[in-house]
Parts: sequence; C-alpha cells; structure tokens
Amino acid sequence: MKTVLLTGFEPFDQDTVNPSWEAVRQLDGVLLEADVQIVARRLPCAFATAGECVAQLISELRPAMVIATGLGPGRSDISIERVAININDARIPDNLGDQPIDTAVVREGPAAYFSTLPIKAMVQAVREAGIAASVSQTAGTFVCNQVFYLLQHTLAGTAVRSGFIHVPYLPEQVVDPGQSSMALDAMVDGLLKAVLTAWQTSVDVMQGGGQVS
Ligand code: PCA
Repeated sequence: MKTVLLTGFEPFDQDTVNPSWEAVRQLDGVLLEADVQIVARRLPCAFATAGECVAQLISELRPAMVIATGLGPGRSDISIERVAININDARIPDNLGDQPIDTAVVREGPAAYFSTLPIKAMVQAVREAGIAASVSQTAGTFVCNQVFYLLQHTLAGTAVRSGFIHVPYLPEQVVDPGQSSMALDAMVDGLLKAVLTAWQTSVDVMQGGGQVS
C-alpha cells in the first residue's frame, strides 16, 4: 500500500478549531486507488516543532506524496500554493509564544521552493467540481509557509512530490458577514479532488491564472 500524507494544523490565535484539520481528518483512510491510501495527521502550530513533526512523519510513513494544508484567514477559496519562501515573519505569536521576525527558515537555503504538484490541474479539477479554487502566489510568512518550505527542502531531488493548500474559515468561525468562509463538506470534497488530481497528474496543464500585480 502506498501512502499519500495529508496534514492539517491545530487551532491557533484565538480559534478553537482549525478547518484544515477538520477537513483532512475526514479523508484519513480514503483510497485514491486500490493500493494508494490517504493518511491524515495533525501538526502543531509552532515554529519550533511543526517542521520536526513533518520530518518525523515522512521518515515513519515513507509517503509517496505529501500535501500539507492550513487555514488562510480571509481566503475565499481552496488556495493551491505555488511557492514557499525562506522567511519567517510572524505577525502574531505561535502556540508556543514564539514570534520570529525576518529569520530564515533554513540558513543558507535557497530563497524559495516551488510546489512540485500540478497546481493548475488541481485548480481546474476543484473548479469543475463546482468548488471555488485558485493558485495562490504566497503562502504567507507564518508557520504554514515554514512547513511548506521545509517540506520542499526535505523532499527536493526525490521522487516524492509535495505542496501546500490553504483553506478558508468555516462559516461558524466568522462573525463579520463580509468575511469569506467555506462549508466543511465543500472543503472536504475540494481537497479530495485536489489530492486525487495531484496523484493522477504528472504533467501540469497550461492554463492562464496569474495576476497582474
Ligand atoms: N494557518 C497558519 C498556520 C497554521 C494554519 O492553519 C498559516 O497560514 O501560517
């Protein structure tokens, strides 16, 4: 049996739930093919421990693909991340009280890593399922970007493809009616579509989707 590792995060800041974990936990054990299974795991929202936790999961589970997910406060769709950058710059403290400002994720590491997933094909597949999705050009500079960077750094040069997806708030988390959110069922369906497409697509589709500044 091959494993596709899917991670979500524990709650952070003032929240009591994190939609990324609420969604991916529902996909734990799902078969993408007869011999390919999703394994879902939760990561701590802390600079000091999240990366270690991912490294441990990779050595323990030997996954064939890894997709990490997190909450992107204010996001309105399933955001397939293109790039992880070598910067930690935290606006708020993490769950251990750390707030790194302008530090490197990996000292002497490259400025950035691209996702090795077929990001355009994933966006297309999620949209075809009637769920909002887009390519995102920044995963921020908090714990999600750090995990994404470390993931790409660890798996660079291997056959194991990896990437990151941000999801919106759940409807029950938003108080301001103008704030974006997505129902859990749609999030779960969208993530499953994205993961399945990532697994099945080796060459990305050519499709416009960038942004003008
Ligand atoms: N979102 C945060 C960290 C954990 C999470 O779910 C982020 O975007 O960095």
